[in-house]
Amino acid sequence: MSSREPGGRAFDPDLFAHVLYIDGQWRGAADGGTRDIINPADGSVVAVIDEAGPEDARAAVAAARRAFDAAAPWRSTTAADRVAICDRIADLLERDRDEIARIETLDTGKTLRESHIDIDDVVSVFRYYARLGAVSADRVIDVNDPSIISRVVHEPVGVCVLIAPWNYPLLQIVWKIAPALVAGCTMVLKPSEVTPLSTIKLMHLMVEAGVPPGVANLVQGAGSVIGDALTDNHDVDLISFTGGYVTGTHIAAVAAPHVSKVALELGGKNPHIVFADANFEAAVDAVVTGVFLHSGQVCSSGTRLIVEESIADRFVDAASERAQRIRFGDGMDPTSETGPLVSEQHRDKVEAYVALGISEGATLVTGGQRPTDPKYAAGSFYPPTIFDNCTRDMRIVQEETFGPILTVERFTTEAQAIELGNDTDYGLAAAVRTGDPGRGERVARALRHGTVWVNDFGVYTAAAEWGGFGRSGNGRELGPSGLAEYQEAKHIWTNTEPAEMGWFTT
Ligand code: TXE
Repeated sequence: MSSREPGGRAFDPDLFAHVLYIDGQWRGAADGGTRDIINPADGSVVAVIDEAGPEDARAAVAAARRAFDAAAPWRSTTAADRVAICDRIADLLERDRDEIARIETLDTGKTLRESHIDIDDVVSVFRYYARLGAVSADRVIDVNDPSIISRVVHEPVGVCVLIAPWNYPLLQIVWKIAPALVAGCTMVLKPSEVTPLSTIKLMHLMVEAGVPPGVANLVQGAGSVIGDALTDNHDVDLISFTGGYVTGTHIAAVAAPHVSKVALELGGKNPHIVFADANFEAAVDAVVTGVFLHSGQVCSSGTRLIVEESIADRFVDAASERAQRIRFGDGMDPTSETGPLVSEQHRDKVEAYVALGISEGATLVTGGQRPTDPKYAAGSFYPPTIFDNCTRDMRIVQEETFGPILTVERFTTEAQAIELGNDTDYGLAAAVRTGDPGRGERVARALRHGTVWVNDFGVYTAAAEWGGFGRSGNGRELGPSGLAEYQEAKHIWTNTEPAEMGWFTT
């Protein structure tokens, strides 16, 4: 087991004694299954945890169903009660911030600095939905008849299955949990089997904050084993999924016969457009940060540089020089600027994309080979890699590599830049850098992506919607729309002076 703090433990090992939380009980898997959780920085075992099978997954959904349908159900608690719980969860996250950051870093490989930022972000998401949930969005409609009261009220959707990926384990699941709780839904949480630890810790905090038995349930396990038990399930009203396209479309297909609502966030292939009139140094810095942060394992990573021809050579040289200076290493080491890839399996996938880029004729400018320094030998590290002279038809330009790979395309006119930026099946995020505010606005409006940054990159706020156009998904997280996903609108029409309707003769 890892115990990575000098003279102390990285986290309380009792946290992971039993890690399925179903109907208010911590328990092991029905079939006794377990899984080793690996630290990608050195291959060590961080924890050995219970691994659910389909029987456990179905039990978790059934518990959430009972908690939603019960005589004194969660959905009839007041908004004030639910909001207070969200605020308490945020307080507890702040209390245990350092322990959670260590857990997240050991599990994902990301740097401690990034893990701390993730926790601050999820605190702000709980606080935002606590504020939003305290204000009713119900409406009274004027139907021009004093005997009629017409109202639209908002009610919880019901039982939600919330499935998260491994790149931002805590952050992605909280984007779903906070609005679902505020709306009055019950839920089953399913973190990635690769990075489940911070969600287990969060579940402990939710219990401590007063989330009642059955309202939130947690199952760990491989998607291929328990996924269908969670999603091809008539007791489920909504599935919110963040992950890959193949898995997302499979979930949409198995959920369809149940007419469960399905919200998908499926990643992106995000253009970063740089005009010659942009602040050069700031643009180089943003492009390098935008693609190599968290070693490119970010759905909104700016992996596709689209740069004006007149500055392209100088820009690629400067970006390459910066990329080579990035210090990658163990996320627990404060001098590391970025960590390893999440697993050996994922490094194999990234490596295969580098080989593909070379075979497609792109010019490898920097990176492109596993590090040879022995200090990296036990971890799944991969260096920042840049390909120049890419064309829009290359698979390396069109497919999500989810690694530290930047491709470079060039343009000469604004129209061409927009055309290239929109030439993708995805549409999650894009950025434009220019010294001309009018052009910034024009290009931002023309790009078919869910978020567009003008002279900035990667920032978001809990109050603004996040989600994709095209194959990046449907639905929206964060902002008021992120709460609306978990609500049904109901129209209640009350006649205060009932009388015969007078349609048929009496
Ligand atoms: O994701 P999966 P993977 C992209 C990225 C990556 C690719 C595949 O390009 O290389 O997806 O990654 C659960 N029913 N993104 O294979 O399989 C799984 O257990 C129900 C983009 O790791 O989509 C995990 O909890 N659930 C992305 C979650 O789905 C199933 C972030 C995501 O895993 C399931 C991560 C099933 N049948 C990867 N099969 C983003 N949008 O940010 C798996 N799961």
